[in-house]
Amino acid sequence: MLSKLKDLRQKLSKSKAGFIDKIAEAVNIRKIIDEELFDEIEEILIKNDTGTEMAETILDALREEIRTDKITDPEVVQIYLVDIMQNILFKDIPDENDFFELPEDIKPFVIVFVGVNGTGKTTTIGKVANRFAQAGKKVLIVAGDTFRAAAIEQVAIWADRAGVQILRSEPNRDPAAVIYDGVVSARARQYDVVLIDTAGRQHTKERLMKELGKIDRSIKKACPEAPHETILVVDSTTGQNAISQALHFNEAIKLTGIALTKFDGTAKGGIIFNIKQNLQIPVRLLGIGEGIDDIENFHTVRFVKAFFAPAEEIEAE
Ligand SMILES: Nc1nc2c(ncn2[C@@H]2O[C@H](COP(=O)(O)OP(=O)(O)OP(=O)(O)O)[C@@H](O)[C@H]2O)c(=O)[nH]1
Ligand SMILES: [Mg+2]
Repeated sequence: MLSKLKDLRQKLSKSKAGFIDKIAEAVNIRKIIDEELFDEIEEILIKNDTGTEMAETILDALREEIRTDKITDPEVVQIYLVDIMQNILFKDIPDENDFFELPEDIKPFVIVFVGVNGTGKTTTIGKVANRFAQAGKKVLIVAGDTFRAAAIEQVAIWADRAGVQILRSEPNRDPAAVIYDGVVSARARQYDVVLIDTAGRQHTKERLMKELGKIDRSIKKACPEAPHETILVVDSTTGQNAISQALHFNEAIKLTGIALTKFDGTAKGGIIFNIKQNLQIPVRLLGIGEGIDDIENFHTVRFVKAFFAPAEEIEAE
């Protein structure tokens, strides 16, 4: 189930305004193509969290193509730039399978959500549970964030909203033990999918990172092939720090994908390019609001279209 392209465009509008529209402005006020224009574009890219390395890659390609094609009209620069950026996003994309389509032969399909504090793990689990429940799947949420009683309550509210089962424990029980119980019980009761919530943890805290290894082992003890997906939930407004979070978490527990949350609230869509350049981990989910339906299966073609396509094209959809 995908929202209409127009709706997605709407949700991305803040990010688009701070990024693509800024470039259009910079280009439109200029009569000639000069170094100042290139510098300004580079600055916009960096401000948008593409990372300096990615901004340089983009600018080098832009200069080269403008020179080769002998372009003199600044307005054409934007067309070239968008083309270069699209190509970067399209580079080496694997076959993007829909996050919400579960393989028939794996049951239960175990998904763990990890990330630093407050990135949107619990909210994302609520939204994902709802999607699976709507598709008729039998879903179990495991409240693996046992540090705070409030965290257990919060995820229980989401389970309720989504109309799915939850395995909750007394606060302060060992999360690895609770999660083990959850997976064992999901196997015994033939659940289709298990969504595991974990406590937020700073990627620089070694002890907490080690705990992820323990969680991973306890899942494997209950189901040797699991977890089938390990999703790092990243707040898209955190900028460059997202990369270091991903690298640290990936060392502690092998990540299979990223959920990029709060994309509706960021004016810095460049983080997508930064991730593409610096990580071999695909973005799988896009959080675009606080509501239960505000989640998208990340699909590059759709994203690029919603982000870059001219208004007429979006209207025509
Ligand atoms: N605008 C917006 N807000 C979001 C999105 N996802 C989560 N939030 C908000 O972010 C805040 C934190 O969300 P949680 O789901 O509690 O985050 P968490 O990672 O579980 O937090 P901890 O368990 O404390 O580490 C809440 O206010 C959510 O409503 C999103 O895609 N868009
Ligand atoms: Mg939480």
